[in-house]
Amino acid sequence: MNEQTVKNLLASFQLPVEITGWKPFGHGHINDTYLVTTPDHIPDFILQRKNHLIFKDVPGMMNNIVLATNHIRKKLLALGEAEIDRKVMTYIPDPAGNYYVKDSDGNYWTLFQFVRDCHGIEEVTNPAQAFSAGRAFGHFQLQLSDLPGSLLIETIPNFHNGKFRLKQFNDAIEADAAGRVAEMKPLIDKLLARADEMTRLQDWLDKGEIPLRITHNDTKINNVLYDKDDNILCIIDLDTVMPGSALFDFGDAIRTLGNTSTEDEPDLSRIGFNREYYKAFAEGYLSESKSFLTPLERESLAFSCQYMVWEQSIRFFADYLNGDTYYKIAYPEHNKVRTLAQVRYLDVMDENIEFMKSV
Ligand code: GN1
Ligand code: MG
Repeated sequence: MNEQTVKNLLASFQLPVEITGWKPFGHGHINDTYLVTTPDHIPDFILQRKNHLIFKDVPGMMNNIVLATNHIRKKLLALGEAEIDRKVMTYIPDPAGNYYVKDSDGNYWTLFQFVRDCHGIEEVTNPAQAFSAGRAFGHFQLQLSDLPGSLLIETIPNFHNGKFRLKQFNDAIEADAAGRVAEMKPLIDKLLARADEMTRLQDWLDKGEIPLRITHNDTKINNVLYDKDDNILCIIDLDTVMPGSALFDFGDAIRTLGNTSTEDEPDLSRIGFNREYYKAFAEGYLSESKSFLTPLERESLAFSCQYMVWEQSIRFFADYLNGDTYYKIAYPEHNKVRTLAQVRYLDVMDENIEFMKSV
C-alpha cells in the first residue's frame, strides 16, 4: 500500500485529521490491517481491507457490526460508564453513512478508532488473565443477548456448522487438488472417525435443542483488549458476530487459551492442556453467562472444546489439501503444521475430558 492509497481512502471517509504514518498491524489470517497514526494519537485509526472473497457481503457484515456495537454503546451509556470509546469499538462512516468505502479495484475498506492505551495478549500467562478472558466473552454474549438475531446476517454462512465443515473436508479429499491426500491418509481417517460424535452439536442446533444466540465466533484470546492494569476494555474482530451457539465461543476460546503452545506449534511435545487456565476461563465465563445458558449448553461446554478443535483441524486440513487457498501461510507446509498441532491438541484434550466436565 502506498501513501496515495492511504490518503485517498481517508479522504473518502472525510477524516478531518492529518496522518503521520501507517504500518501493517496484527496477525489476522484473513484481512489486511494497517495502523494509521495521527499527530497526538487521539485517536489513531485502523484501516482494514476486508477480504471480500471470504466475506461475500461486506455491507451486510458492516451492518451486523454497527448493530452490535451501537447496541453495546447504548447499554454503556445507560450505565453511565466512562470512556465508552475504549469499551466498544467505534467504526467511522463515510459522509453517505456507509461503514466502508470501495476502492477502484473493488476492495472494501473499513475504518475504526484504535483503542488507546490498550494491549492484547497472544498467550495467557496466569489464571487471572484466563478468568478475565472468560468474563469478557461471557459478558459480550450477555450484552448482545437482547439484540434480535433476525436483524443480523450470517457473514460467512455455516461458519461453525460441523456438517458443512465435514462436507468441505470430504470435498477436499475427493478433489485432492494439491496431490496431498495419499501422504495424509492415516490422519484423514482419524478425523473422519469422529465425524458422528462431532456433528452432534449441529444436530442439536438443527432440532432447536440448543438456541441460536448472537455470538462472536472467533474468540481467540488476542481478540480481547485490556488496559494497563489488565482490566477488560472490549472485544475486537467483530467480522463473524452473527447468529451462532454460545458453545462455539466457549470452545474456540479454549482452543487457543487452553493450549500450552500455539495453534501452529511444530514441536508437538510442547502442546499440552492447561487445566488451571481452563478452570479459570470457565469460571469467568459462567460468572457472566449463568443467567442465560440452558442445562444442555452448560453440560456441553467441555464437549464444545473438543468440537471446536476438531472443526479447526478439518478446516486447516481441507485448506492444506486444497493447496492453501484460504488461510494466509507463512511457509509452504504451514497448514499441515497447523493441522498436526490441532490434532495433537485434540488428543491431549481427550485425556483431560473428565476433568473438564467436572469443572
Ligand atoms: C481466522 O483471521 P483470523 O486470525 O481472525 C479464521 C478463524 C480461525 C482462525 C485460526 C473468518 O481468523 O475462524 O479460527 O483464523 N477466520 C475466518 O487462527 O475464517
Ligand atoms: Mg478473526
